[in-house]
Amino acid sequence: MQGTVTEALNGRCTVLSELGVTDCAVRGVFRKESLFPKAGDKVEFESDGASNYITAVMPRKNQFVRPAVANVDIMFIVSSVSSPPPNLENIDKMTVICEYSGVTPVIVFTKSDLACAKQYEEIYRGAGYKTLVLSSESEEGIEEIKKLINGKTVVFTGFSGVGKSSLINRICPEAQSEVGSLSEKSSRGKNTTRRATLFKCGSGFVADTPGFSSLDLLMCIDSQKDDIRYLFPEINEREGNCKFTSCLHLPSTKGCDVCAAVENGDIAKSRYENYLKFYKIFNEIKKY
Ligand SMILES: Nc1nc2c(ncn2[C@@H]2O[C@H](COP(=O)(O)OP(=O)(O)O)[C@@H](O)[C@H]2O)c(=O)[nH]1
Ligand SMILES: [Mg+2]
Ligand SMILES: [Zn+2]
Repeated sequence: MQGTVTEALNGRCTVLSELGVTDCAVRGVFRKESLFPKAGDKVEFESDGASNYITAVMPRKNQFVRPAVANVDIMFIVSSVSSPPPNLENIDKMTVICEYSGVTPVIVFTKSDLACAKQYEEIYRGAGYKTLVLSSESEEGIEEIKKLINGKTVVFTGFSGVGKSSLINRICPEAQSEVGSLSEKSSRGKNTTRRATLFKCGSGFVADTPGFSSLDLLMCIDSQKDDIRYLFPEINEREGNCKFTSCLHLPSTKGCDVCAAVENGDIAKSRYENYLKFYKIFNEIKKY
């Protein structure tokens, strides 16, 4: 029987299939860390009469370690427009991680009942990303985000307090994510394995996770193989227009199309500044 792992913990996992919810043992080779089922995994399982156990884990489209989640289609990068205001560097880190991992980022601004999101939307639309403005109070945007989730496996990331749990509860009441609590932080301290749980939402899955730590993740990107230039789409697409083919688009480069686009406002200053910041971090790592 085939199904989707919704939770994995302590040598067992929960699988959702046509049979409903099945508790499966994880045995043999699947106990190896790289093969151990994660929330989001497509698996096959069998019963030996006494218990159910995993017999195959399908190849993963992408995967994260902390939290352990696989086959993510969309990452909602969540910020509130006010209290607290968006941290653009963190948003840009997460878009880089999405580009690297093959996950579609959607930039979400919550608490639209408190302030206007226009200036932030412009930055990310300009970079070619889909943006959503919503409020768990006024319900603005809630139907739109539900439509995006249909048929997909999605995760939410963003700092504590931006309204992720409130939003997840609006979209998927079964999740009963704790609002305004510090449970994310305290559970992080207690558990070394951060658990992700998948909830069915329409024809899709929503993962409620203890949160992605963007800093760790940026460090996970293989700076030997990968180049930050290719992980900013609005920079990557101008590559061929620069005078020199190996252009790094550093400030004041003559004949650099990226510098020109920053100058005339086609590329947002904040995005370019964060590109330079991440470029420096990558270069530091490359030295070792
Ligand atoms: N005004 C307003 N407050 C919100 C909204 N969404 C969440 N909040 C409040 O923001 C605080 C943090 O929300 P929570 O969902 O726990 O954020 P999380 O830490 O990202 O999961 C709580 O006090 C919520 O009531 C919203 O759309 N509008
Ligand atoms: Mg929360
Ligand atoms: Zn250039």
